[in-house]
Amino acid sequence: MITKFRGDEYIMHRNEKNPIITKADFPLETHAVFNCGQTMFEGKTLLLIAAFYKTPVNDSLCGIHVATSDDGVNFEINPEPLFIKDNWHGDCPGSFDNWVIDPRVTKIDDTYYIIRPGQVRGSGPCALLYKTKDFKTAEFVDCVALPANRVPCLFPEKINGLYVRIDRPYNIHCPEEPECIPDTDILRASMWLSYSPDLVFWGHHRPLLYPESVTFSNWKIGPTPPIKTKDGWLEIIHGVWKEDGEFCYSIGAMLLDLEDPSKIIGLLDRWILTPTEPFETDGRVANVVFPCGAIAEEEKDEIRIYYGAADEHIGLAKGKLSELIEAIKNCPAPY
Ligand code: BMA
Repeated sequence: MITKFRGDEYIMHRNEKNPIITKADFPLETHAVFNCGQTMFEGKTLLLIAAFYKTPVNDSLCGIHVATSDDGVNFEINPEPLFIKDNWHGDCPGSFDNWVIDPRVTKIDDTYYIIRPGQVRGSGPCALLYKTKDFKTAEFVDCVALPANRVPCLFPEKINGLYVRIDRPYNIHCPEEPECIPDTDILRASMWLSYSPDLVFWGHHRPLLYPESVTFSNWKIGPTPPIKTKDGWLEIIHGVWKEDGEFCYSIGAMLLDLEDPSKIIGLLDRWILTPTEPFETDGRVANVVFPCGAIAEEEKDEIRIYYGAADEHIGLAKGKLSELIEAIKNCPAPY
């Protein structure tokens, strides 16, 4: 078990009721609970929770369910999934798996856009974009990224006339290791920015951040939907440390320029949350705290992260937004 990052809490503090959601809270017999998309909707905290469960007709199925809460701690989970495997690929040949997890949600104007992975067997996941205004139904917009790319996260508004996204394609070799040839065992995964006039057609792709850019990641790094603050785009990230065949997933943060998000204003050189509690260190996949988003409220000076823990639970960590932003500003970007 990788323990090198353990230490006292830093900026983000766990809720005393953690884990606030577990497998047992699901309305179906569930054997895994993953990371959730998160947003405010009609004054409530809304989570999009992915779970693997058994049904009378399907031995193993995954779906994404809406859960809502008035107090941000006690959630009611809708037993009807908002997403299950669908036939977005039509009649095209190939094998498309059931991999309905890790949703990222961004509100743009009055519409909520959700991106989730669609697994293409043999090639890794591609990214599927949906939209909703009520979280009762979601309309498929398009497949917006080729495999292997499962995590595009949309900025909440256009910048200089274009939609922007931040994502993490896989099998990209790192410039620091030019001899590293991508293969199935080398998931050199970095973060990129892309731009689009309409959310469907994307281009002007540029790399932004590499796994080694932060101390707690040497394997993969990945994004969440950026949050607008007066100091810049707040970007909560995950980083994965790999050692002797084991992994440790931690959470970090950076700040991007409001006008030009390819400029990193600051990048925290350490984690803000790393697995320390038993529900984070033990489980279906051990040593995981993983974010698919965050909810920040400037007027309350608060940031909340609902994070997946060990692929069995959801935990809540809360911090002061101003403290997080000041800490990031004190860590200039490494390049
Ligand atoms: C990542 C995501 C997370 C998961 C983690 C560990 O790639 O799929 O949902 O928590 O792996 O399994």
